[in-house]
Amino acid sequence: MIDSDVISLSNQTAVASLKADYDALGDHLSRRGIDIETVKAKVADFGVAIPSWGVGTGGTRFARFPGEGEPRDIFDKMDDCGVIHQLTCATPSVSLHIPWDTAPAKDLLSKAEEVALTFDAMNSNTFQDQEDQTHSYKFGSLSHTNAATRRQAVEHNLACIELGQNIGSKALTIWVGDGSNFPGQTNFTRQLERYLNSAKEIYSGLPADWRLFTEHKMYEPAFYSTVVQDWGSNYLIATELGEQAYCLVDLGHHAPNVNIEMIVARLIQFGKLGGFHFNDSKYGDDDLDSGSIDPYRLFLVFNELVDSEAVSGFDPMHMLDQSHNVTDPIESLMMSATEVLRSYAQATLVDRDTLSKAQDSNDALIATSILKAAFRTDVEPILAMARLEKGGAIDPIATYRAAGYRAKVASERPAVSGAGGGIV
Ligand SMILES: [Mn+2]
Repeated sequence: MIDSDVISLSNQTAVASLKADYDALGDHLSRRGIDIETVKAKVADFGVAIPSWGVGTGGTRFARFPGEGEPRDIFDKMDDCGVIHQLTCATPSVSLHIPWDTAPAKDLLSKAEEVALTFDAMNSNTFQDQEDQTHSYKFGSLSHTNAATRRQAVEHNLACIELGQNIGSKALTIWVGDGSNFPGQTNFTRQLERYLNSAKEIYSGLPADWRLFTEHKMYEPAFYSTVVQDWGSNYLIATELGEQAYCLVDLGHHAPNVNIEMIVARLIQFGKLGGFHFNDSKYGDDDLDSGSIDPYRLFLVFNELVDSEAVSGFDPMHMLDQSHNVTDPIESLMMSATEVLRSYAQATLVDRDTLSKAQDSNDALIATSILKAAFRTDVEPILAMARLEKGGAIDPIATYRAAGYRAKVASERPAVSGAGGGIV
């Protein structure tokens, strides 16, 4: 973790400017009928989970270039996640990926207590083969043509639930690589039937206070068809499974230019939006940092979420899901968590009464101007003040660099080989 003196020293140099900026923004928002303290309280309550795999350096199909001081195991990963939360105060939980993060529950719990984190959704992995596994997932897992392979994949998901129950998790996220690479390779209907039957077996093992999330993705690793291709298939699956099943929306898992915010609205309207995997995309499932390419789209997604905050029982889970190839993963994740909170804060500024009137009177120009007015507002002083008051850093990146954390862990964690490549 970062020495609290480093955080205090870093904050000391920035606090006077922050207070001046915060007061000026407070005056500005007050003229728009918005109470800055209310917005700050909402921001302070908002959290986004860090995926354990996000703190390692990612890669592409071509290569992986490891960074210095990469985490060796789940305990190193949780140390890194703890630093991200310590400085941003925005990432209170970590999402485990099994079997990558398999460890005794008591050890996971004691580490979580040490670094002040809780456990978010459990993620199963039936998209690659493990050393000790009997049946290969080369041709699919939950939808495989071989019943014994499907059984093995179901059992793995049930084991994820069991470990999750022992560490306080309340959700299982299933993403499969199942699909096909050639027209005619699979029968679409029979493949989805097999998937549904397997998913029903997992669903029947779900504790009463748990949720099951299924995540759609239009391509990769299967390049002709995927069994959970789009939000429509995902909605059908969640509906077939039952009321504890919800759809997870990963922002990168759609065709270019798809209106993701409308998909979000549809899933909310019919009670099936379970949560998000945040990242950004230029061309496909690029796994770029949240808000780095199209911050307005992220804002528009949050506009739908804030618009539905009053819907009873609506409680989506939020997680970052990115791959960091050229940056320090800790820095990217801190920046991305901040971008997610920024979009949320901006979305709370939308004048919803006036927007509603503009929509009802078909005043397209005023309606879109209202969204732009919220998006244009620089809410950084609100985010920074919320961090400061929770004991975090006014400037998380500068504080992290001043602390020398990466160099310190690099001396303790041996360098890993870049050979092998591929996304991790
Ligand atoms: Mn994802």
